[in-house]
This record gives sequence, structure tokens and C-alpha cells, in this order.
Amino acid sequence: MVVLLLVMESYTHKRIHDMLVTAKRPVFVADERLDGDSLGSSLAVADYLKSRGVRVPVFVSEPVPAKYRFLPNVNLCTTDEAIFDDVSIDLLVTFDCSDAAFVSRLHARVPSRPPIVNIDHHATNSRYGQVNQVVTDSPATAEVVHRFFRENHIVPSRDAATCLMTGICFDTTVFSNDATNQRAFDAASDLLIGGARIQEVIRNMYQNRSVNMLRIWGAALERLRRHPEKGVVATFITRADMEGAGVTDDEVDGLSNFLNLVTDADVLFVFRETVDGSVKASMRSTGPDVSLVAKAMGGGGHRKAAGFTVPFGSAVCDDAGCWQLVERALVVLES
Ligand SMILES: [Mn+2]
Repeated sequence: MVVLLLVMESYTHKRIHDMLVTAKRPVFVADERLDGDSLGSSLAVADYLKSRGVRVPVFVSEPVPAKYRFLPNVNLCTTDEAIFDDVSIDLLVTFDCSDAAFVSRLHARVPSRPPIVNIDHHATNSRYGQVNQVVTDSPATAEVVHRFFRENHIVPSRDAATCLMTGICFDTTVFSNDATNQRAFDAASDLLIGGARIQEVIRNMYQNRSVNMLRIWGAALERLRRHPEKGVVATFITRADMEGAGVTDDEVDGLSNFLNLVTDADVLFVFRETVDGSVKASMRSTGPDVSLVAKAMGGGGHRKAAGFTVPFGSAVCDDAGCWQLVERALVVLES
């Protein structure tokens, strides 16, 4: 069974390569929730196509956060949805996108309805593409792309190797979380030998926390509570915290990974109020499958790292100093 899966994986990598090199006007799509993995994996393949003389646009649904602007080929990223109106587009390739609804909305804009190649590692991916390379035991989409290069006997450039290393470092929290497996180390050692600039990756991703942002982490640490029956640990970040400190959303993203590394909790929730009046929940687990919770709440992710959004929610502190997530005056989770 395992051998059969590996043969399938290898065959699919070759098929994807054929489609990529024959496409005249491919467009890449990074996950709607942009991160080091969706960017790193898409830009690495874009680097390969660039070496073959094809400049491929990488669609991103938000401007690339400052901490990823060091990535090679980042200038290929565009937030302009009008690129999908181009009748000559003959291939869409999605990276780290588990959300079929997001992809189908973009695909519906392309007049020729081109085939979709879906490269991902999320268990919640519905395999919406004509070709699906969804490897759920892979630590990162960047690792799947690393195998794509290896299976097709392509040596990634130093730039492409740095992009892939970014994806792997991001999704494994630099080889420290539960997604870290043999595939992660195997790919990373190969990429290091191939000249990936890992120090640059780590410095840009983790060693640039501003004092203002750390003060928000401080407030969140202060609010950490363990649920007396469920044992779940939760904390909250409000809009007032963020606006008071002048900190952007992507800057606070690392908090759940950091807490996951240092707490003894089996399940951890970080609730964060967003600009549009909803609350984003980010979950980490060392045991129970939190992707089931995410799915039930309309979100997605992995067994050990998942998230969802509660529309019209807010984080409220009661008279006893207990923080709660309140949704339309309905208490969802008591801290
Ligand atoms: Mn990923």
C-alpha cells in the first residue's frame, strides 16, 4: 500500500511537470491565508519556470507581509484579481490551498476554465483539482514541491532552495512542532546542501519582533487561562491591543506557535479580534485532532494546527477578570 502511494506520488509529480512545461500562460495561486509555506512553495516553482524563460504571476489575496519580502522572486506576486480575466490562461496551480471555495471563485473568472493542479498537504483538502498532489503526511507544501524537483531530476537554484526552506521552517516552526518528521529533515538537509540560506530565513521570520508586538504577547500571556473541565488553554487578543500598539495582524501570528512550544497544554486556543468585527481562532494540539473542531466551525487545517473564524464575535472580559469569546451575545467558550 505504501509502495503504491509512493509510485502514485512519483507519477503525479511527472504529470505536473509535463503540464507546467507545456503551459503557455500558467498562473499560480497561493493560499488565501498567506504564509511562509504557500509563498515559499509557489515562488520556488516560479523560480524554476523563470529559469525556463516563463514569467508566472503568483496571485496572493493580500499584500506580502514585510517579513516575507526577502524571498527571492517575491516581485512575481500580485494582488490584482483582474489577471484571471485573461483568456489565454491555460493552467492554474494552487499551493497550500485547502479551501476549494476560494480556488473555484478565482477559477470561475478565467474565461477558458483551465485545468487546476492542486499541490497541498492539508488533510482537509477536498482534492478539487484535475490533478491533485495532496500529501497529508508531508510537513509542508514546500516539502511536496521539493519532491517534485527531485522526482523530475531538477536541481533547485539557491533561490528556490531558500524559498522551500522558508516553507518547511514555517510549517514546522523551525523543526520544533509535531508536523516535523523525517520528510522535513530529509528535505531540509538536501536544501542546505543545495545552498538554501537558512540563517536568512530564520532571521526574517522569527528574529524581527518589535517591542510593541512583544507587549501584545505579554497581554496575551497575562490572559492565559486553563478551562477547569476541558483542560483547554485559551487566550485573547483584542483590537484595542493591536490598535493601541500599532501592530499588524501578521505580526501577531507567531503567538500560537510560540505558546504551543512552551506550554504543557494538550490543546491551545488563541482568539484574536479582526478588523472586520469577527474573531479568528487559532488552535494547536499535541493530542486531539483540532482539524475536526475547525471543520465543524467552518474552518480548516491539520490535526495539530487548525483555525476558524467566528463572525460577529468579540473578546470580552467579565467582572471577575475572566475572558470569554462572545458571539451574538452567546457564550461559546468560557475561559
Ligand atoms: Mn502548509
